[in-house]
This record gives sequence, C-alpha cells and structure tokens, in this order.
Amino acid sequence: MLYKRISFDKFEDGNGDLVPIEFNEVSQQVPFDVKRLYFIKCNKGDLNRGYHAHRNLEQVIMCCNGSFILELDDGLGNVEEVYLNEINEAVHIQGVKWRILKEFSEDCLIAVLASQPYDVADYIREYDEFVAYVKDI
Ligand code: T46
Repeated sequence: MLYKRISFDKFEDGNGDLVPIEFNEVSQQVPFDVKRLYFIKCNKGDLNRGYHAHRNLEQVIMCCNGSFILELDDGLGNVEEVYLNEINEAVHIQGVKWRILKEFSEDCLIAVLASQPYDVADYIREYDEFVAYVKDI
C-alpha cells in the first residue's frame, strides 16, 4: 500500500459527531509531530488539485465534509486511489508520492496535518523529475 489508513474515534450523540485528535507522544494518534494544519475547501466540478510530490514531508489527510478521491503514485508503476468521505477516516502518507486530489463532492472540506512547515523547495511539481527522483533514492 502507498498509504496507511488511520481511524480516529468518533463520538456520535444524536446531535452531531465529534472527532478529537490529540497531538502528544502518549496518544500517538498522529505518527509525527504536527507542525502545520491546513484546510482545502472544494466543490463538485472544481479542477483537480495536487500534481506534485514532496521530498521530505509526512501528512495525514482527511475529509471533514463531503468526499473526494486521493490518487497516489509511487513513480515505480504503482498507483492507488483512496475514497475519503468520513470525518474520522484519514490517510497517512510517508515517502515520496505523487498525489492528485479529484472528484470533489459539493462542500468538500479537506484537512491536512503536516510534519513540516510550508517549504516551497520541498515540492516536486514536474512528473518526470519526480520519477527520476524516486529512482535515485
Ligand atoms: C498537498 C495537498 C494535499 C501556503 O502558502 N502554505 C501552505 O501551507 C500550503 C499547503 C499552501 N500554500 C499556498 C501555496 C499556493 O499558492 O497555497 C496555494 C495553493 O497551494 P497548492 O497549489 O500547493 O495546493 P494543492 O491543493 O495542490 O496541494 C496542497 C498542498 O500544497 C500539498 O502539500 O499535499 O494539498
């Protein structure tokens, strides 16, 4: 698998759902120190996002509302798709993976936990460069 699934606890009480995520060594709910959180809000019909890989970044990606498909590619011929549509279901990405975010539902809200601060130099945005890079590591 090009990713690992994480299921966070979900508390449903008839008045909505609550998903707590603790960032500490004891709980270890997230397998890295979280340095950054960002949200992506999309709608049905929006253009695909991503089309890049990271040299040195771990991420936990989840869909807080709606749904979308995350496509992952290891540059070695393996491509996998994950459908995310549950507030407590997440995907842990480690290593250099090309990603495409696509097929957003209406009111799709994506949350991403990242292991590093934003660094434009960490991105590989050319597919050929990505394939050459993974073959070299
Ligand atoms: C990823 C997928 C899942 C910042 O200024 N700081 C940030 O932390 C981020 C993530 C982005 N930006 C700026 C850079 C661009 O001007 O936000 C703009 C949109 O970023 P980008 O085109 O990279 O967005 P996506 O949705 O294609 O990719 C993002 C993340 O960049 C990427 O790490 O894995 O979400």
